[in-house]
Amino acid sequence: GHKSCIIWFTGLSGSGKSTLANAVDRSLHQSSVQSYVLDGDNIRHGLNRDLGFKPEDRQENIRRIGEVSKLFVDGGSIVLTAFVSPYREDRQLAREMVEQGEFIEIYVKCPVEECENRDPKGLYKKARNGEIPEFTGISAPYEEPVSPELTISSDLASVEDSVETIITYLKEQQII
Ligand code: GGZ
Repeated sequence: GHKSCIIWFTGLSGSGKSTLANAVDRSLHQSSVQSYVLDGDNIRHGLNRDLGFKPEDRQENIRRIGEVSKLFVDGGSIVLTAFVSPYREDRQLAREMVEQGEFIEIYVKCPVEECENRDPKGLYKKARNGEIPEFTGISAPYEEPVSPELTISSDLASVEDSVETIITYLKEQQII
């Protein structure tokens, strides 16, 4: 068995949140742990397609993701969320939706210069050109977590090693 919880990845666009969340998800599945990834693909294109990137829209985005995640926790899953979630206050509100110990915040730390070099979707280029207003890290703030459960420096550690770090933490906390 396992305990259900929210593994909340936060970090800049292109920092590797989705990649890591999906890799941890696969690893959990291999151990027969019930888990599910929430990310832009299944949330911003569906439930939250009425929301943009203004601060109040991001706040509502995170609030709904917190509520949906709580439902997954009630259903017995480990839910992995991969959203920029740039505001400390919004992440704190999501944390308070579940019990102590059920919210694991993972800061996927990567210098904005590195994210901009990667630029897999060409969004940083557009942001620099002024085609995307309020782009996190360029023209909108990212508030670093103060005391995340884990920090993964994605410019230094491989995806494999990072998955190992996270799985080890889950075992230490007796979640899996
Ligand atoms: C930041 C933006 C923006 C702006 C579009 N700012 O690399 P991506 O493409 O897939 O990740 C980013 C994603 C951010 O959506 P989130 O729901 O994670 O954001 S938040 O938690 O702040 O609500 C990026 C893309 O959407 N994107 N415009 N202005 N990222």
